[in-house]
Amino acid sequence: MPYKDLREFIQKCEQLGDAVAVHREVDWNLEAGAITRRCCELQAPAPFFQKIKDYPAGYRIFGAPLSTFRRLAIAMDLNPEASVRQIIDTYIERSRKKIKPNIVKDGPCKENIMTGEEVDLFKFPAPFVHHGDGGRYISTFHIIATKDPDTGWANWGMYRQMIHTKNSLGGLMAPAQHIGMMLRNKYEARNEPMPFAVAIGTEPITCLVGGAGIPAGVDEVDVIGGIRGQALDIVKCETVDLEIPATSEIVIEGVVLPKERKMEGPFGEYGGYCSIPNLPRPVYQVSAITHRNDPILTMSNMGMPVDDADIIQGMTMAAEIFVTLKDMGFPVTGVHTPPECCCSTVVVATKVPYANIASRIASGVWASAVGHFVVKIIIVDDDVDPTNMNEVLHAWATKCHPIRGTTVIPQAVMTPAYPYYSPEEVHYNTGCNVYYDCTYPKRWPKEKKAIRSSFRDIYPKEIQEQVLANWSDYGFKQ
Ligand SMILES: Cc1cc2nc3c(=O)[nH]c(=O)nc-3n(C[C@H](O)[C@H](O)[C@H](O)COP(=O)(O)O)c2cc1C
Ligand SMILES: [Mn+2]
Repeated sequence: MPYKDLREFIQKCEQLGDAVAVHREVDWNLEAGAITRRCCELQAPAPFFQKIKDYPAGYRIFGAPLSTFRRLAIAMDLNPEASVRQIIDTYIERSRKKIKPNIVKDGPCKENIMTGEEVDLFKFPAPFVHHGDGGRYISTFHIIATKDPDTGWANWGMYRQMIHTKNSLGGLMAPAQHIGMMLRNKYEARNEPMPFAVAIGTEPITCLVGGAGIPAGVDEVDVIGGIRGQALDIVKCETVDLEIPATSEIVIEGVVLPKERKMEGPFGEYGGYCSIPNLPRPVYQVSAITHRNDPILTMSNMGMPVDDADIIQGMTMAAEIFVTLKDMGFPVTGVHTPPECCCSTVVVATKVPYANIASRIASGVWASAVGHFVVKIIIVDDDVDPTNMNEVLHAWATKCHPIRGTTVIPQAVMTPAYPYYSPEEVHYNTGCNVYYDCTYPKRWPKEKKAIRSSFRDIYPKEIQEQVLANWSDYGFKQ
């Protein structure tokens, strides 16, 4: 059964040893962030902070909700031991069967309502996440809903928000992100305010899909229903014409003011560095906040792998790219976005029916709905498991010719989260990409294919079976 709210998901994680209730008081100023960061780096259970300094009992923080593949599997109601491949396959299968939401009259998110002068974002223990951040970030694991004024398409995406004042927020809206396109191309083009609603502390699939690259024009809430296998209950907002998950812990409503900008950032980024400077960015003016009793604020901590973006965005990128390449007719057998590479790098395993298919596959990856995030592509033969970095790095090190196997694309969409770019490249927003063809080298004759000297490849089947059958008898424990 899908989870009806965040609380049921946390309870399940606690039962399985994948979340830990922290009873000792922690400070919202860096301490909660530092603990969460360490949990990410150790792939430890998610911290569930029960008492936050300066805040009343009951106001809690749940850190790193989906920063392990185990918790992602639990969120999707799969066996916690499910492999990355099983998770990707399930995501692909369920996300194609969309289910429309249920609009309900009321929900727990309306237990407390603040409007007008009562609005105060500091009522919540918004964390100062990393040393050096530009402020306190209340929205680091959430969704922001906005609506296309022409088509009614309701976009739900995860875009960070920093508190400016008790009733205003700032955030990054990259031009290629759906919220950035809606603001600039629709609302600001007409000089109109853009209504928004933020949901923090939702059942887990909402944020999974909020952080996923779903094609423009698709309502993320329908995909959420598909992955849950059950419609999501949504409820109308108080002051804007938008709907939001009924069981959300905290809902923030208002409008983005057209053409208004205020300094926002810097912020520890998903690339693993605090690399993008603070700049004038859009401002969210808050008109209402509603919340559950004893609200739980969710918090991610972007940085060195493995964090929630590496898991959520990475897995869903792999799924989207796999489907795109299959639809294009390529004989690909698997796609993986290694969490260690912070969404920059994609591994594609493929059959090779003709020479240089790698170049066409790479073009397909960059043309996909999530292609603007991809900088490096590693293309391997179908006997390499793309989710096994041991095999992938071996193929890259031994089968990719340093010159002929490497193709550089000198002009590409820029993803400034990576610090190797020069100030000039950043200024002109010009990136560059590369793909590595690690498929069977052309100088090795087909009829004399070099066999990998691995247990699986080089020994006769009978010997393999014999060794496996006797493994514990030899004295090995695993
Ligand atoms: C934990 C997490 C934090 C994220 N923070 C941001 C952010 O601050 N700004 C941003 O543009 N994208 C951020 N992303 C990536 C977007 O959520 C992702 O690209 C998503 O596809 C955006 O939705 P859209 O495709 O509807 O635009 C984040 C993703 C995750 C998983
Ligand atoms: Mn979208």
